[in-house]
Amino acid sequence: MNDNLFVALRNAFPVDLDTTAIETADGPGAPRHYTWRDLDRASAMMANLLASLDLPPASRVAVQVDKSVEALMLYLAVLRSGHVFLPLNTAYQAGEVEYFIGNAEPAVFVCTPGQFAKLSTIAFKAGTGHVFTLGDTIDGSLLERAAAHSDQHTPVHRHADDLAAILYTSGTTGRSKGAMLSHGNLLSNALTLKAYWGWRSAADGGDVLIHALPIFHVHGLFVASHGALLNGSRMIWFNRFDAKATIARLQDATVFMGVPTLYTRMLADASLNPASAAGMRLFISGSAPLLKETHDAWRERTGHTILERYGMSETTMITSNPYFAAGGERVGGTVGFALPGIQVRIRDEKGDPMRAGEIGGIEVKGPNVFKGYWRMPEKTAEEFTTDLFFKTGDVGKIDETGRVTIVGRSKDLIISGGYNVYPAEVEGYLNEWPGVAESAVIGVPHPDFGEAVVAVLVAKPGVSLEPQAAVEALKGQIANFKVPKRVLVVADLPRNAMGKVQKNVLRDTHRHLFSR
Ligand code: MCA
Ligand code: AMP
Repeated sequence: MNDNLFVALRNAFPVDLDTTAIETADGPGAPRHYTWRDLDRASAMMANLLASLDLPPASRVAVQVDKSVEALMLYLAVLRSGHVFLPLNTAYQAGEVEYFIGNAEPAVFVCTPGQFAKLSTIAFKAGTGHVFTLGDTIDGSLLERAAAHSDQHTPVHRHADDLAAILYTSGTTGRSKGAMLSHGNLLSNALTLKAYWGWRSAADGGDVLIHALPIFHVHGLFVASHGALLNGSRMIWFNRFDAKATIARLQDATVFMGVPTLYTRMLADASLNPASAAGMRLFISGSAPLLKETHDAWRERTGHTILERYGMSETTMITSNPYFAAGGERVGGTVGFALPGIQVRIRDEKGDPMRAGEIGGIEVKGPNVFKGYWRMPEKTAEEFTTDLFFKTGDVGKIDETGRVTIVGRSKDLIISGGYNVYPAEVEGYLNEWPGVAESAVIGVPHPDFGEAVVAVLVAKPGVSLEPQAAVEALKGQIANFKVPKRVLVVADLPRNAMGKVQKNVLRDTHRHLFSR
């Protein structure tokens, strides 16, 4: 049996391949209609192009391109060719991309035409044999080269344990780690969510998904795309999220998935009302905590109760509020129950079990849990318990009914608009800035991004620091979403008796910085 994830997705395509699979809502020539046959043929041509390169099996294909349907086709092509997809956030700067390429050693790199000159030099220097381009106007060498290949392709044989993708997730100390996800990890999670969220078959009226998230992370690439593909459901495809435009299309759809910022932005738009969302079946939120106030405001404005779920790059989805009434209520401020087949437990710092309602570290085990960090066996071992539960770094509790609530994180992590920012990384850059004696990077509440990155700097004696200059310098070095939205200069950082910076004190002092 071929466990290649692509086979399962392809088997779910509707019988009539000439119906619309994806309808673009923005971008060149929108609305463009891509049929299921288009997805099949184009991904076959790209897979044949990859096959023509004679790559070693399971080569990494690193991709940093703007969102487009063609980029999704490339993902499908990498799956069916048996290679390993490695998506990169388009916000990453050249220095960051250099690290990922050096670490993952991809055989193929695909970037935007505009970045080719800069990034191909980096890739070739690191030993990457092939660099293609893919633009957001259906242009670039990838499509040109693929056009010369056959549109027939047999998916390469893969076992469930073989790697399908590597997703880089930053470490609390040191550089990013590549989470290795297998075909089996991804398929098991997609099948579980298909049943748990009640995806409707065509006979049952079918579902239509509004896809408005980036496709370089678990949420947009796996949870959303796999959900629709594995159900043979049409997608309304936004390359960029726009609140008003999304609200205008709710009437044509049944399912929407977003990070909390997408919901707060839609709530801020007057066109959102019960009529605009009347035909919708399900709104799902995740990737960052959804405030109770957003949950309640959404119900008041639209009559729909958002279903919040919880996951990680290393595990894909772990818990979810119920979809079916028989599973109980969707409770705001909680992330629901362990998904079927997945074990979730709470442990204290010594690894001892906690009772219902007690707060501790969240640990998880199941077919969804990744195979380890790319070329970091020690790091991988550190993150697993002796009985092979993965330590998420999230802090929470489970009540007597099994409902999970996340109350914080033991990892020093900021989630801004659904993107993860590791303070240690930003502090590393700030500490290099001339005149900085030390820095502390914290997340504080922000009305749009949920949390915003704030830097607190201490100047070297006799130096007068110019906060804005530090921001400008960072902008060329690290992805924009990591750049502090505010830089504060203080005389001293608060410390505990051990001399450790008390970030909780800083967070508390500055919690109203962005109050409405
Ligand atoms: C953009 N900016 C940001 C962010 N996004 N700053 C902080 N945090 C962000 N998330 C910067 C821009 O570079 C710009 O900076 C300024 O903020 C304003 O940009 P704006 O035009 O408002 O931003 P946008 O282009 O509208 O993007 C906002 C967004 C986007 C749509 C919320 O961030 C987004 O798509 N987020 C979703 C991320 C996601 O999919 N996460 C899933 C991770 P300047 O003005 O300086 O140029 S998967 C995951 O976490 C797990 C596993 C899970 O459970 O799902
Ligand atoms: P990532 O590294 O992008 O995989 O982000 C995973 C992290 O996002 C988790 O460890 C959580 O801290 C956070 N996260 C995801 N979903 C939720 C949620 N619904 N509520 C709170 N935090 C979440």
